[in-house]
This record gives sequence, structure tokens and C-alpha cells, in this order.
Amino acid sequence: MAPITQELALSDYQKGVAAYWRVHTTDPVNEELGKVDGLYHHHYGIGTPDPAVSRAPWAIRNQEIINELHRLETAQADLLLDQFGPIKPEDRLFDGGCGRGGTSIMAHARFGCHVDGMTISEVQADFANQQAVERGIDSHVRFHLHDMLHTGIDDGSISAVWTNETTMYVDVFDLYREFARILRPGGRYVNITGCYNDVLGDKSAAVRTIDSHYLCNVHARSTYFKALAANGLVPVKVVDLTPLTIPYWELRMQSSVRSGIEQPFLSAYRDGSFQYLMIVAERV
Ligand code: GPP
Ligand code: MG
Repeated sequence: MAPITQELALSDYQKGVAAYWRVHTTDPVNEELGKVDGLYHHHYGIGTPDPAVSRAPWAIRNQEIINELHRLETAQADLLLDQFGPIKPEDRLFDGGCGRGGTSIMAHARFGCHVDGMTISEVQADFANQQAVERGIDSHVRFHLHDMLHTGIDDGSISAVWTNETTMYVDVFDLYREFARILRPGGRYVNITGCYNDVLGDKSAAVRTIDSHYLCNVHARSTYFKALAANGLVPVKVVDLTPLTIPYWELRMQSSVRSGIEQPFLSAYRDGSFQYLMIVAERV
């Protein structure tokens, strides 16, 4: 697909989000982790940290913790990609809210496929495209400064779509209408997201703190399933990743790159008001 150059008409809210990422994309928690192996993620981690890193000699402990946080973030993206099953080199994938391209680059490395990613952050789109050029994969992996609610991609041309912690910035009914349009029948959608547990009522104070930290709007868990059902996307697997991500946040709390949002995440995960969910759905 050619780069989408169409003028971006952003709402005031979207302009605010783009401005947030202009400043925070390169925060140490993202930059120091990205430098570990050149793969830049904008999502959290899962899995068990090596307990040795927290006991490493003081002079190297912080770097060991950073390496481990990065390994757990990469493990999260690997789990997401595991959900797609066989993807052929000629298939096209779509990364909704691609950040600096980490998951897209991993998808291409794994499947040899085409990937288009979209972000409304110019800083992120430019960085991600530079990454693709440096890796010599820019014929297959392209990042667009564009709104994922209106992709401009042809109907039914995409084999798999994912959102890796990006749905809290959009109306998911609008998003899934667009995803259902671009996905081929039988194509998969994978979402990893933080959502609030509306079985327990409204958002907790910790979840409201997360919203204001990232300028986002964490959705209720049930909203996802209503929006999927409304758009012909049938859940085939739902996994609560909360127990797998808590150790990442505990480790992040010990690192020099902690951003200040660690305690609200830990409180919300521990009291059950917030869940780290993976939903896999198929387009009927
Ligand atoms: C990850 O990005 C976070 C988001 C995209 C937004 C909020 C996600 C929720 C699950 C609520 P990041 O890696 O840039 O964040 P940080 O700088 O905190 O590591
Ligand atoms: Mg990060």
C-alpha cells in the first residue's frame, strides 16, 4: 500500500494526544528500553522476571532491570503475534496505533508479511519509518501519520489486525466498524488492553489517575464485547493477563526509569478494578 498522505483532520482531543506523545514518546522508560536491542515498544510487559536482576551488583543492577523490562515487553508482543496462526508472506496486516513500530517490525520478522501501521503522532510515525528504512524492510513495513478510525484501506484486504494498548484513545464502536470493513472474512483481530472491571461499578480512583496520566479514556470491559458483537467480530479467546503483568510493574517500580504511574497500575490491578486483557476475535 502506498503511504497515505491524505491531510489529517484531527479533533482537539486528538491534537492533545499527539502533543502528549510529542513530549513523552522518548521518556526514559521507553528510550532506555528501546536502546537495549533497537526495538522500540509502547506497551507493557508480561512474564516472570529473572529474580537475579533485583539482586545484581549495584553498579549493573539498574541496567539489568532495564534489560529485563524490555524482554518482558517483547514477550508481550510475541504473545500477541502468536494469536494470528499462520500468516503468509503475501498477507497484509494492520497495526492500529503503531507507536514506534516495535510490534509491526516483529510481525514482519516472524511472517515476512506486509504491515501497515497508523499513528496520529508525527514523532512516532517518522521514527518508525526510519526504523523500517534502517532495517531494509520499508518495502513491506510502512507507517502512516493517519487516524486508524478512517484508514483508507481497501475493503477486506487485511488478514489480521491488532491494537496493542491503543484502544483507550478511541471510540471502539467506530474502531471496530472500520476494522470489520478492512478485515477479510475469517481474518483475526487481537487486542491487548487495560480495561476497567465494570462488574465492580465505575472507574476507581487509580483508573482515573491512569486516564489523566496518558490523556486517555480506559473503557469498561463490557464495552469491548458490545463493540465487537455490533460489528461482526466474534471473540474466540479471552485471556486475563493481569497476573502476568503485575511482576513487570513491580520490577518497573524498582528501576531508575519509573515514570510515576507504577503505583496506580499496581493498586488497580491488585484491587481488581483494572484488568490487562487480551481478546482474540474473528471476522465473520
Ligand atoms: C504504553 O505506552 C501506554 C499507552 C499506550 C497508554 C495507556 C495504556 C493503558 C493500558 C491504560 P508507553 O510505553 O509509551 O507508556 P510508558 O511511557 O508509561 O511506558
Ligand atoms: Mg513504555
